[in-house]
Amino acid sequence: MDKKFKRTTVTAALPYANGPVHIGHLAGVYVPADIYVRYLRLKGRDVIFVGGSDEHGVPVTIRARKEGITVQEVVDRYHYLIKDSFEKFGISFDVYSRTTSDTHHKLASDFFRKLYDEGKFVEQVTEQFYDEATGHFLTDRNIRGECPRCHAPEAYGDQCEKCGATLSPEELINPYNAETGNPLVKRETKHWYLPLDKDQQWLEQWILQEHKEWRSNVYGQCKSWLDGGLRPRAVTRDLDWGIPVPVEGADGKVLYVWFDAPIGYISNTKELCDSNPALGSWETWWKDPETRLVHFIGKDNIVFHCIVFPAMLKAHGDYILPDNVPSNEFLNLEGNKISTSKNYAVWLNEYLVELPNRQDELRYVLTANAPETKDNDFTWADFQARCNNELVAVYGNFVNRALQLTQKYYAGVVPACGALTDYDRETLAEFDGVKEKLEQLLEGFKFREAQKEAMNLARIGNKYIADCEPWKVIKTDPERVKTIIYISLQLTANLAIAFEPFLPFSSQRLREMLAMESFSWEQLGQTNLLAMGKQLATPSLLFSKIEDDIIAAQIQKLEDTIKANEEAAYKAAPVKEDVSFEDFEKLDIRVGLVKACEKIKKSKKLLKFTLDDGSGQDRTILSGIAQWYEPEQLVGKRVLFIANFEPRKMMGEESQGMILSAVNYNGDLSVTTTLGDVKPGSQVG
Ligand code: B3M
Ligand code: ZN
Repeated sequence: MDKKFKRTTVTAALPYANGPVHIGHLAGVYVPADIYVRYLRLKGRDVIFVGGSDEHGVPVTIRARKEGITVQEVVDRYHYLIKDSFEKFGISFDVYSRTTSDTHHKLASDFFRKLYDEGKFVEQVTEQFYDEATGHFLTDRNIRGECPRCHAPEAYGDQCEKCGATLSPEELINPYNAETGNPLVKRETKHWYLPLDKDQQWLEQWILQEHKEWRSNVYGQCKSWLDGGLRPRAVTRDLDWGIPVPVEGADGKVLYVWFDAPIGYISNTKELCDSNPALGSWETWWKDPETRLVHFIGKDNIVFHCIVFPAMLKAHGDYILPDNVPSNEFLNLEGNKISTSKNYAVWLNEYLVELPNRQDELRYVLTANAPETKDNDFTWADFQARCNNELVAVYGNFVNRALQLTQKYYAGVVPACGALTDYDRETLAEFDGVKEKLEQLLEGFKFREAQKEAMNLARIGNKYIADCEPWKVIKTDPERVKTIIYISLQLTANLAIAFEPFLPFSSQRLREMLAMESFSWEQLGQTNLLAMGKQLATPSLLFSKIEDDIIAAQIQKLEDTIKANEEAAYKAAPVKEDVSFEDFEKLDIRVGLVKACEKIKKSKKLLKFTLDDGSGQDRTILSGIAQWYEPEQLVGKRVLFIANFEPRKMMGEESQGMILSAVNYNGDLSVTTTLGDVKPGSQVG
């Protein structure tokens, strides 16, 4: 870290209190932020880790209406649930507060008022969509209508999910209120805008010239915003949930959630410092140029943290600006987008119940697959493989061997180190660079690589003990075994430190087993962390295998969700144009009895039916339903078929008609039949 900084304020995006948090949140923001903070603390740096729930904005109000409860009830429910999940995953916030707190309302309100008094806003009256029936102005996300590009009927006011077009509500054809379905009218309303166009120049200089070290995804997004030219942005909204605009004549208006939420970092710092005098004034953490400010966020928050919030801070005048904004890309789940509204996620509160005491396992896998440079995919199979092949088979196995052998041979007392062999020296030399390597990676926000390095140390240990085979050597050269175990134990002590930022729970257990009362980052790489003669505690396994049935159940759960969503989304196709009775009568639909049914060679789709159609002669019909039935299942069944369907040749066979099947919402076919035993050849009509 740069010498010019004395302390670090680390923030992690404030999750919306409109639902539980899931693995995407953890991987994208909270685990990396926590690794970083734990590392700084271990180094003895002055650091605070600030979090909290974002309890304003439209999403919480939508949730409230959906569930038929008040908005306050929604944010209460999810704030505590989220806070609890974070705690249980070891996300070590110094403060986790909420934007509905009094401290925050006052601070955000004062912030706005200062900018207002100093004429930093532009006032503008515009026409916005209004629902006369409910008496509400609508936000972009709450407006739906026909997409002007692809004509999908339910595009959002800001985007069409069908064709991906970015839209503004004005472009929608026949806009309506997404919740009530009411048609919308335009109405005039006054709002305050932050004139970002005036910030263009210094932002270009500050980001594009002075912060070339930011991650390329962050830098790139900023550059494209800046290249596109910044425009004024409204910082108020017509809503009844939020912080009232502290200006006369602004009834029914609140601060835009993206105006107040980042100020939440400051408010929460104030709450923290007010109750912890040792931390000094909250202002030191936000206004002293010797404080380094770092925001951990997801990629959809980049513009707000790199452009809008800095512009607000600059307009206010007293604040420092972020020194870095490490943002991750997105994590997908089994190849699909994680979605709160579709309930497609691994929810942390559920994981804690379904895979109890396995928080480090999830932290490990999410970091190993962290979407640092590109979107990444979480799969349960990979989760299992990494847990079993890396945590259990390498790290856990090594530690367990070293500790169990110490118990067995020396009653848990660290033995004396004897003369070193070349291999010992080589192994010890591997410790040397680890501290610097890890530091470089952690300070460059390369957590994935850093964790790999820590794991590499475990691999070295695992290989060392396997190569040295102390369980064999004990029979021939017991003195030598003391050295092997001594070195192995020093390695485990190093692992307990190296893994602390990543896997805090198992690291703590390991330190307990090693009876390490105090430890610090500076000790990393030392080969005498556990003194000869030290009594260790009784060891237990650090990690245990994850069995197949646990994984299968999780995969099934996701598949069930997809199925439920598909079913819920299914709408029967619109009814076709009317047909006359005469037209209907042209179709000769009959009942046929399946005498034989077989697969057709070279075709995955077709089944060949031999029907008794009542004519006394067999009728052959080919039908593309092989994917859904074993031929034997259909023999003896009565099916409906079109007897006068033009004969066609398929795969060298003539098909004399068509068997009728229903097409399920997901494309599955289901053959139609009669309820009673009707004679073959009977007509349907
Ligand atoms: N609540 C958006 C989100 O959860 C928002 C972040 C606020 S950070 C100040 O993605
Ligand atoms: Zn579209």
